[in-house]
Amino acid sequence: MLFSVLCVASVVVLAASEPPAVSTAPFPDPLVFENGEPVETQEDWQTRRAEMRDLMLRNQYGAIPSAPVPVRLAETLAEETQNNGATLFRTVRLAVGAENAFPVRVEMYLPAGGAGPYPAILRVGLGCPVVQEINERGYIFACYENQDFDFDTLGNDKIGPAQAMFPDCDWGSLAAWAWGASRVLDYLLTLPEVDPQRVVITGHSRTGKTALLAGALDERFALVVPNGSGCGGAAAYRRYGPECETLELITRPSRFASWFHKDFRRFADKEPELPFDQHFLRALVAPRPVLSTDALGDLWANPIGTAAACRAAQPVFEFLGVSENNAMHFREGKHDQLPEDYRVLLDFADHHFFGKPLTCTYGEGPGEK
Ligand code: GTR
Repeated sequence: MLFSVLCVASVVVLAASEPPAVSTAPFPDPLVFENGEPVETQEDWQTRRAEMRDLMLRNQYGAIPSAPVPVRLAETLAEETQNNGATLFRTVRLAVGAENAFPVRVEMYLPAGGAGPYPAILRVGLGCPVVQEINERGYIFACYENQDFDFDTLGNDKIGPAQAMFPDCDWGSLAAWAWGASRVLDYLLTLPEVDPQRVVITGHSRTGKTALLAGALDERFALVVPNGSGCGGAAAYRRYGPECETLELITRPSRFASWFHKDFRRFADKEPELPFDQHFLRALVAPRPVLSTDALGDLWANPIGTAAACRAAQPVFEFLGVSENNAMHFREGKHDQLPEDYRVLLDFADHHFFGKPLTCTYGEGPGEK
């Protein structure tokens, strides 16, 4: 079976192994400890959550440094009003680290004319098609250059600035970018314009994977919205839909092995042996709300697998008494983070932050129920 993948200007044809016979493998139970004991209390859940976090980092993403690192504003590069006065645009350069600090570019689009504090959407990676609308709805949009933390290389991995700062840490790019989201959040939380209780983390595709990881690990993110995140993000390894990216494909040395822990590829074609699946990552967000936004035609990102992982995480949200906080949304169309996806995000955020009514269904997805 062949998959064709459009890659920048050239077409890369990947020879995939036959679809692995994993489609009905049971999901590990997030409410049962590794020693077989059930999770019965809130306290048990906290312990189990730490166990799950450790399993995912140790096997898939690599360790994330726990030592605090100073983050300071090095320079304001630009500040101007945009969008007919709706937006105050500001670009800054942060310095991350004490000695040998490295620079990180952050772009912020603030509602102009008020003082805030405003809820904020932090996006992994630069760019957004609906900044004006976001500002007019009373939200800040901020984004950062994730490659300032680690380079995004296809095949030839290069040690990035964050990894150079922590040479003993065995993390891949996704973990470095997610750690970067937390460092940018450190800075955002120093700004009087930002409402510290209402920061959303989002991203698309590889940066959607990063957003889910960052939101799972850092509880200061109040709402977590991975878009089109697929393999290594919101999609389950045990439920491959047609033409989707698999663990074997994504961890090829010539592809994206460097996004992950260096030994993750040992699970290629052995998905049932994974001591976790991506529903664990989603469950780590609980009790906070998580919303995956995806496209039904984005087969490479495995919409069936994302819906399956969402359902498999649901018992944790039920257990914590927040059944509505585990949400998924699928639109028609292809792989992108469109204005429609941002509107779904904003409506969901308005609901959770300000009690506004939901505008669409957030619980339905493809595949077996
Ligand atoms: C693809 C990769 C996906 C996704 C995508 C992107 O080539 O296979 O996992 O991350 O890139 O980030 O655009």
